[in-house]
Amino acid sequence: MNRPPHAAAAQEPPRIDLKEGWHCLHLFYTVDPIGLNSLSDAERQEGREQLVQILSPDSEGAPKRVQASIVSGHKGDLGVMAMDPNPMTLDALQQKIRACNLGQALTLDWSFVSITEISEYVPTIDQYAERLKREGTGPDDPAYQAKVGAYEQRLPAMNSQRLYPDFPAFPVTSFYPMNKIRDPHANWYTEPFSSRSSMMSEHATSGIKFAGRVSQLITASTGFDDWEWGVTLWARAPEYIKEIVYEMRFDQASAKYAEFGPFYISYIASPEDAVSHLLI
Ligand code: 76R
Repeated sequence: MNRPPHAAAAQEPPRIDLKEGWHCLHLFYTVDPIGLNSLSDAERQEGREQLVQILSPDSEGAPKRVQASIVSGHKGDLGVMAMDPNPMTLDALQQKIRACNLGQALTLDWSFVSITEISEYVPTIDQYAERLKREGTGPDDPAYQAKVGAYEQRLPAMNSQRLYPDFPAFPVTSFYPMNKIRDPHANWYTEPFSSRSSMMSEHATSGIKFAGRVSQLITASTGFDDWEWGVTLWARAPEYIKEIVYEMRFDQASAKYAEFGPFYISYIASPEDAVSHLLI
């Protein structure tokens, strides 16, 4: 049969990079025992090797970041989080999982599509200086220059971590989507910027207490998925996830305006360990 004229062009995936930042994809699979049992031993063995290869950050064509995890509870068995400048690289990962020998044994039950961003509430250097003044540290105070200077030094690295994050070497990860509500009694989007900004400043102050125990990545999904943000938390120990989510619920920005989707708790594993743990 003659190939359609567009076939050659279709081989080269289009590049749809963002102006800045990365695309992000969370995938949650459950193991389908019927699909698994219909594979021969040889097919299954080959499928395991294929899946390990697909999930490996070092394999050819791998996204800039890819991480596997073992999901607790009925909502999933295997979690995959991946990030890349090109959304087609992320979709290719999803299609490779589907197309490998184990694809028929893995049901994609839930996914979340988002992009990295620098929140509009991250203070600029001027806004940071203004805040110091409001809080009583004026330009005459030696602490003022030191604090502004230190902020100026750390802001580029902080912004780069928000846009092009490194995954921390923590063993536990929690993922959930969230919105800021638009109810008549509490509408985040009708609050003036100054009030949203001061609530987000309270939020940041309460979050920073978890530095070293929890690392957070907020990815934006307005227009990309059914929720406004994806929250990815990584923690040194499982109880820190509970503590941070509980404590931050008392922030005005959460207590009054946030609503949450399903929570997925999972444990980071190498592709080999994930595959062997899942008994696939
Ligand atoms: O990026 C920054 O660190 C600057 C300060 C900051 C912003 C702008 C910050 C800090 N967050 C910001 C924005 Mn956050 N965050 C959440 C959740 O469970 C909940 O209550 C909500 C889920 C957690 C756990 C969390 C943790 N944050 C946001 C936004 C975007 C809002 C917008 O644009 O309208 C959301 C949806 C959101 C949600 N946040 C922190 C944390 C932690 C731990 C910090 C301190 C991190 C640090 O600075 O080291």
